[in-house]
Amino acid sequence: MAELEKTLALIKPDAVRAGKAQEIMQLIELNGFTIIAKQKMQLTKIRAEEFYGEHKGKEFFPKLVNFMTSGPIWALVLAKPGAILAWRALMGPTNVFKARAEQPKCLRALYGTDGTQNATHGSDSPASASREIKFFFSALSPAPVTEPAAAADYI
Ligand code: DGI
Repeated sequence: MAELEKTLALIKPDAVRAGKAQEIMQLIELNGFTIIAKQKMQLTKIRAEEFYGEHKGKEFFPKLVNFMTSGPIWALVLAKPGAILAWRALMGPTNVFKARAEQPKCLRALYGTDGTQNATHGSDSPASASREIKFFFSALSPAPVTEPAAAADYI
């Protein structure tokens, strides 16, 4: 049995705008994932550029940032044995047209819009899952233990 893993999933603005977020979360759970954290939010341009920093300079980067800031998203932490690969498989190919042609029941085929707007995101490795979970849910990292300041510190 694969190791229990966590991965970061996003429901992107096209799917949220289309009113499909709850349906996608139900499908996630039906496929055996536990949603251990979830948060609806609006990305700023700076945050979107940082999240997709590895694509900076590519021709599609401005379009991608524009899209990701065009409306609210849901950020989710999913847990399941082998969650990283399992979630990538459920999403299907990055390109929605390829997804529709090759895997018509995958999430990107069902809910994606076009070459840029593909409904969902998933971490692609344990290292990116760790980075991306921290990026959206820094509160899930253990808080530093601090001693209460002694009264004398204030005198
Ligand atoms: O991890 P993925 O989301 O499957 O793919 P990725 O990390 O290579 O790319 C991040 C996002 O950038 C992807 O979900 C959609 C967009 N993207 C990637 N390649 C292209 C692209 N958008 C356009 N328009 N053209 C591309 O070639």
